[in-house]
Amino acid sequence: MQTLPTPPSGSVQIEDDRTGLSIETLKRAFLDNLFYIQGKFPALASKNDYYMALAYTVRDRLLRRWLNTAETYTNTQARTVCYLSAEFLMGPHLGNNLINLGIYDQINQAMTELGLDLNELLQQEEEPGLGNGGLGRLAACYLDSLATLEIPALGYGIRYEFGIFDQEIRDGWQVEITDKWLRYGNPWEIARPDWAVEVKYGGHTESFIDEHGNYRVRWVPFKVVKGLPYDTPILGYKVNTANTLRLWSAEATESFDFGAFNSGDYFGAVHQKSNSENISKVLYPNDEQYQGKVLRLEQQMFFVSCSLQDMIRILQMQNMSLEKFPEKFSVQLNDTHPAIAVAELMRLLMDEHGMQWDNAWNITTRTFGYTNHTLLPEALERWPLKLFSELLPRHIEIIYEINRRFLDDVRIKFPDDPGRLSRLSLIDESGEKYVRMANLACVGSSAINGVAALHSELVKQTVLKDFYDMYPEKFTNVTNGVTPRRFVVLSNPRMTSLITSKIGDNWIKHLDELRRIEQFADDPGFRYEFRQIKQAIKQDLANHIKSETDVEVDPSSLFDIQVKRIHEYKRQHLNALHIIHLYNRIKANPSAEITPRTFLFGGKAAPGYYMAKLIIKFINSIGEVVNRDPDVAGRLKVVFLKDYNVKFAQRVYPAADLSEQISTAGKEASGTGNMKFSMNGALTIGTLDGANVEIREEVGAENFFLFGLTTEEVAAKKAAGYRPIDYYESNNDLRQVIDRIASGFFSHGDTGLFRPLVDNLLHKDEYLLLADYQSYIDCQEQVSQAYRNWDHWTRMSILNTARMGKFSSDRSIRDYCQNIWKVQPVPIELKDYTQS
Ligand code: Z57
Repeated sequence: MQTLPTPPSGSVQIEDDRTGLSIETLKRAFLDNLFYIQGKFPALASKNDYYMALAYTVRDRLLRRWLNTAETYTNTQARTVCYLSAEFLMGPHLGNNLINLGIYDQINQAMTELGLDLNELLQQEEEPGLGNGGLGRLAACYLDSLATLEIPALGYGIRYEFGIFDQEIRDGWQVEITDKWLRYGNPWEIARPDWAVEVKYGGHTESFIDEHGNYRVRWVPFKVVKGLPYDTPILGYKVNTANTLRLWSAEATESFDFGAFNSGDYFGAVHQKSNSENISKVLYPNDEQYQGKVLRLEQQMFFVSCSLQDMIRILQMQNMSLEKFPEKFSVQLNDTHPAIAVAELMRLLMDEHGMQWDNAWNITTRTFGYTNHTLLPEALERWPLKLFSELLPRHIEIIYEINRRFLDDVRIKFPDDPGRLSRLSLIDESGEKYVRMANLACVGSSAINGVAALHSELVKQTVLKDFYDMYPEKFTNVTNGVTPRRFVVLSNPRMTSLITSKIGDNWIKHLDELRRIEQFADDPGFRYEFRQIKQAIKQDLANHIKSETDVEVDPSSLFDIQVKRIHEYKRQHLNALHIIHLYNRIKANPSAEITPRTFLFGGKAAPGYYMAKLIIKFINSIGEVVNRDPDVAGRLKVVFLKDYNVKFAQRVYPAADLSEQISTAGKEASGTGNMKFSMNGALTIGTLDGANVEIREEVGAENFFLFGLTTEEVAAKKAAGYRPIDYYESNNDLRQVIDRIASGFFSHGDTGLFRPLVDNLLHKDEYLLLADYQSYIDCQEQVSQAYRNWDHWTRMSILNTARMGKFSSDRSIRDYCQNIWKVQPVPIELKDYTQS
């Protein structure tokens, strides 16, 4: 695709309908798409037909930018970031593309003139939920910022047929429903069958001497699977750059089908076909809980191999030598899920392209960067050696050789230190043998980063300490960020207009400029408007809650919100203990002065995570009692909203007064929801964990509700032999809370239902809820007092929004570009194909 052909003359009208932005053109284009793509006339069209017609109308307006971008990158051989991630939690595309194209208002008017409601059409989109939580959503924010900053970039991942399950709540328990997101078609993607590649699995290797006398290896696989790329355009905000998200879908290879068909094994051939297609069938729904399943390793190998082969194809198409690989591409490993890329690039360079080890290793290590996202031991990927070797017989040989050479280097730097050697080894040989993916990622990368300042320090002191001793120069921090386009402009149009009316709209691309609204924090008029907006959004959410759950919540109560994956370390149950504490206070003294609060929860539990599912049931059970107790008289409401996803997140963040960020210190690598809340003017109650530390630094300690033990104090307490029961015994209030649960009060008298939870807290309490309990309760009391002075609360709220500039993902991406990727912007000039 060096030059695009000149369009035939007479196509001007058609091009105009596909690019034009006037209201009349948009309306005509919309009706045209409804007719020619959906095959419907208005009387028969469903809401979904209208959504699809609008989506195609918008996609048409992206295509010129997308093709111009690809053409420019090709012609300039631009240095490109490749972001390898097993998850991309994109959320709905339509609204975001309207914002980034700058045509939200025009489309809104065009739809209104056609008698349609844009908001309803936006709600119609089935979001691509190809991720679990923070890690997948971070990848999506980074794609937005890369495009906005005009950085050449490709996102590479898997086109799961089923994304994260839909969550229903039945009798207070989570029920998982398959996410058939492709059911009605996906207007945002284009299949690229001509760029399909093959991926090998199993079998054995053979060595031979080639015609130059070099030792070479041939891999004879047991099966071969075809990877088909599907491309989605990722448009930057008010720029012409449209980068690509390239997701791979697995298919059977024809050659294999033919072999089986020819031998008369019809059933076997079809079976083989469906087997291959299983690889991209479903996203593993565990967040921070590693599961050593072969299919998961097959998935990782699948998208990594497809993506690296694709990079080599791009390089060769641009007539660049393989030696130039690390200059053309900077490849980021989003956690260890794609870490097999280190061995796979070695294999491709040596076995498929005839390169020698030293050269291939030099290229490989200059190519990769590795981002660590967690310190939790249960999240660290280790593949049983046997399973790994059977699936990837060539890669295990390469890993052994990397390891042999690496351990020689270690011996030179640290002589006579066998403990260090066994800790650094790519193979865990302490019992059953494992391949350690984090070790492979560290050895094979030139940069290693954590995702918040505290986390990056802890990475160096704990999980990757030995690697830090070995290669201190590789380690850096890049604090996470989130895109203000989706999480402020799109989610919170009212606050966006207010801010823009005061300081213009430059802040949307330069979030530091939000500081300019600080000067209005003491302006009574501005405060009033800021507060009115929050109130209106809370009313909207209250209406939504009423329609979803039939619970009535008071929009003037304090909206206290915790939305995130359910995990014991995130301590949703500490939040629940506080609710019970307030409830007990009211029961003991029905006229007690309690600041009215609405507690909102949302989040999915991994289907196999028993304790997380019990926490969901626990919250719902508390709600059942509290919401209908007349003594409470509407002062407390507890709502668990089902199926928390990106679409719902966009509704929730702007409606929050209080953001719950209450993980045990040292456990949450960064958190990103914390940033989205604060940008939308919520105050945070939080521990000194992850990015909370930096958020507090930015917004000011006086505008942040801090509680709990520090990371060091947590470690010290554990080292001293933590006994949660001591807290229970010495704290009357805490004891009453726990006893209420144990008595069956929230479980219709059943004392068994929550016993696992209670027993765990009293006798194990790995996440120190009881140690932090009193500090949390006291801090919540300060929150309640503060909320009574709405003028001061609103001031704090404005200052939170004003000081969140640092947490734009644009800043994160600039950090990556400067310190790790060494890549520069390549602005895209819009060519008008209609002027021929
Ligand atoms: C995931 O969502 C995160 C880390 C993981 O290792 C896996 Br697996 C999934 C999260 C962290 O828990 C958050 O603290 C962090 O903000 C997010 O990744 C993005 O870095």
